[in-house]
Amino acid sequence: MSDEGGIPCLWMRGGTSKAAVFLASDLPSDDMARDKLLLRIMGSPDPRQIDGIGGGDPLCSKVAILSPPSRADADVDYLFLQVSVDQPRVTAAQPCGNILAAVGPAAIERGLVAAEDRETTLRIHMCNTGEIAQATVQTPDGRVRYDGRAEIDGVPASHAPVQLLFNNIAGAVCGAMLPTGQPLDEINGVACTLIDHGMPVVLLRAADLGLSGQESPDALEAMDSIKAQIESIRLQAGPLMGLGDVRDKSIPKMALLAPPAGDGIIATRFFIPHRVHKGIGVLAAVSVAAGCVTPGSIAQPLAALPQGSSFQIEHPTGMTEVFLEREGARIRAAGLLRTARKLMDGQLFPGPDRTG
Ligand code: NQM
Repeated sequence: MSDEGGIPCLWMRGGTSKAAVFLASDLPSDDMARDKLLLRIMGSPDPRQIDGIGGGDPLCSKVAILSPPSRADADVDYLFLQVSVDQPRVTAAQPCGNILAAVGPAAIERGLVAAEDRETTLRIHMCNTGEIAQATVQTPDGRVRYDGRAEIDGVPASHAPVQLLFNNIAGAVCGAMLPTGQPLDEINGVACTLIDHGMPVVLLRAADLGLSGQESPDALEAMDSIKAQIESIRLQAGPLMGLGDVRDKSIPKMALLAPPAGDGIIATRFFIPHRVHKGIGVLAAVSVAAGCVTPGSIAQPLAALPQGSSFQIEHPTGMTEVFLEREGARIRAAGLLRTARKLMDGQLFPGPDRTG
């Protein structure tokens, strides 16, 4: 395949992130060649990604690759790739629930899935973890509708809702919800809960690091010694969670937790893992909610647990609501509301290869 004439791409917002969405058939089939091309497209490595379409932030340096379903119980395959901003690195090790919200609309736009009248529910095979997620997209008159009245914190104005549903995703990446077999571990003398309910996350008490948990992302990113402590814990947590050497991986994510400051159930600040999230990831929020209902975890005593199924997770730009459907101690399903929007449909012209 040649990129001289440009590469067909949808540039989409999914939740509070942005991604370049491609059909697999428009990219090289060899993973290494594909990743090199994606670095050129995003403009990485460069903190500003000035010669590419990336936004100089991991939340705007994401890729979704769609293809016809490889499983009978799915309507479309979705492979997520995180393109590092300032390193020549592309990883498929993590899933992404925010970009998942853009997959349904994009699959319909590209003719991979036929729209139904009113709304369309798609079964999306998340190739990174092998899980199936369900997304419901507004499709009045058989076309994707982007405008609407749903609001999510971190995105100005309102848009059409995209409902996401995850069934039985405990241990999606690590194989078990508590990969060390216990709800509490200690690394570098700091108590932590290593958990995977869709996203591998290390839960830490902000207070144990001398923080309030209300610091802004910019303030946290300026704290070199905190960042070094968190990275040291992360590098040790990776092998304990069965993730191997995580030096070059974007998982596990590191969550600083504190009692809620507002109407939510818990306050969060997320290192993802080297920049601080301006909000919270979708699957990361589900993993935090799961931590809050896990007896013996560091999250539970900090949480103001709700009576019902709605878990409002506080983050730097507001709250994300996670619905948990529980059966005894087991979480059967998790649901979230997102919105998504098509920002651009066109041809991409990658810059020169600078990685050698
Ligand atoms: O946790 C950022 C995001 C994400 C991931 C990150 C996400 C999720 O907000 O499902 O959505 O943690 O890298 O896009």
